[in-house]
Amino acid sequence: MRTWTAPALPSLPGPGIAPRLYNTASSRLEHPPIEDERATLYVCGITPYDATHLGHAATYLTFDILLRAWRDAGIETLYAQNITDVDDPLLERATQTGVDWRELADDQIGLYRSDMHRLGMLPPDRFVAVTERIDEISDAVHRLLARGLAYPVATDDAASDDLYFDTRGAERATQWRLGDVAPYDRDLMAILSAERGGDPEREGKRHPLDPLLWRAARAGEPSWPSPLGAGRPGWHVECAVIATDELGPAFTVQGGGTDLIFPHHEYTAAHATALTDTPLAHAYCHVGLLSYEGHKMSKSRGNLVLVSKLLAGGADPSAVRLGLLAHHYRSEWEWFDADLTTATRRLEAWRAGIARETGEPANAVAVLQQLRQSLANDLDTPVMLATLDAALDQGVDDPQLIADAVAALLGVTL
Ligand code: 5CA
Ligand code: ZN
Repeated sequence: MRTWTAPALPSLPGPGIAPRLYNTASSRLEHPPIEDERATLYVCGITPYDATHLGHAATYLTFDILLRAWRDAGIETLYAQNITDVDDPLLERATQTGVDWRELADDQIGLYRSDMHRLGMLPPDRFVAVTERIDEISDAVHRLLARGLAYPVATDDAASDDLYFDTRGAERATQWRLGDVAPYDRDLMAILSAERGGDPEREGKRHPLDPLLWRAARAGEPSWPSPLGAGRPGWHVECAVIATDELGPAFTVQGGGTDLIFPHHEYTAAHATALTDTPLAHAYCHVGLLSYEGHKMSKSRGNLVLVSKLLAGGADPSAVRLGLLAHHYRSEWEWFDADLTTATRRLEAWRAGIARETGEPANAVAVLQQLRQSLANDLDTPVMLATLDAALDQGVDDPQLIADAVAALLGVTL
């Protein structure tokens, strides 16, 4: 898929620092291993309807900041992102609104692309829609069947069977264990599976948490021919195949919002391990969910603040970034409309401060060092913002260096 034009990334003097990150799978702060100065990142992309809300933007901004930190540390990056352009909620929305599902997806991908570009996000190097990889995914499910890790479940409304992943079989045959990624107990897993696209109650499964790998064609639903029987892929296997095809196994970081920890990232890891005999990623990083009007901002509830609306209303993209970066990526927080006003004031104060001539300006090289240290500490952007508030209030001895640092590390234009 076409992406968008990359923002300018000024290079900064002196060495940046590779960040340590909180790994959900180990519940610890870690330095993900980086070999040959190359880091690989997969971030779960949008399901293209109701794009792009501020929760999406918060997640993609977090990984944009991670890429900036790596690049500043002299690390080469390879970044892949998928688009879930065929999925139940997307199809339901298309049916409700009487729009062809492909048209809905195309429009929303276009909107996402323009929102990401306007927000100054680094584009993925590989931007892959699920519908571009149906054969590869079908082939992967075939290999899971051949390995005895997939099994059929009979359907009464399709010509062939649905195929499911065998959780217990995978635990016996591979190094993956249920709970490797998600630090949750089984009861919580069952609840989350039911809430997030799984079907723990479906009859005929070997284990309630076994996820769908291949959904046999139903009347009125899109499907593709396959040796598995006509159908379409399950959600987790899509990301397992796209991630490992684009980045190779055992890439550096798998990212997304905390709503993806279970079942999505757990089972993406399970499938990838079963397909490659190697764990999916070294670290699993998750962004706390953004709320609005008292609830998680979500398409299903409809409590959305759309990036395109904010920008159409005159919001400065740098202010939108600052509004999001004022909270640590792992915190769960609520967006209030006043947050944009606060962020816009901060941006104005910084723009005024950078030009201020004072008797005792802050030392820009020291400010850059502080920014890098906070960034390396699990992407601590609120501390970076506080450092810049103080420095720009005081005035700085090298305005160009600070403008470059703010552009390169935070994507904010002064
Ligand atoms: N297509 C799947 C991933 S393969 C998906 O979850 N799509 S999505 O459109 O629902 O979400 C896109 C990304 O935004 C995901 O990483 C998701 O975890 C994140 N996200 C969704 N809602 C929020 C929110 N309220 N706050 C923060 N991140 C969110
Ligand atoms: Zn995904």
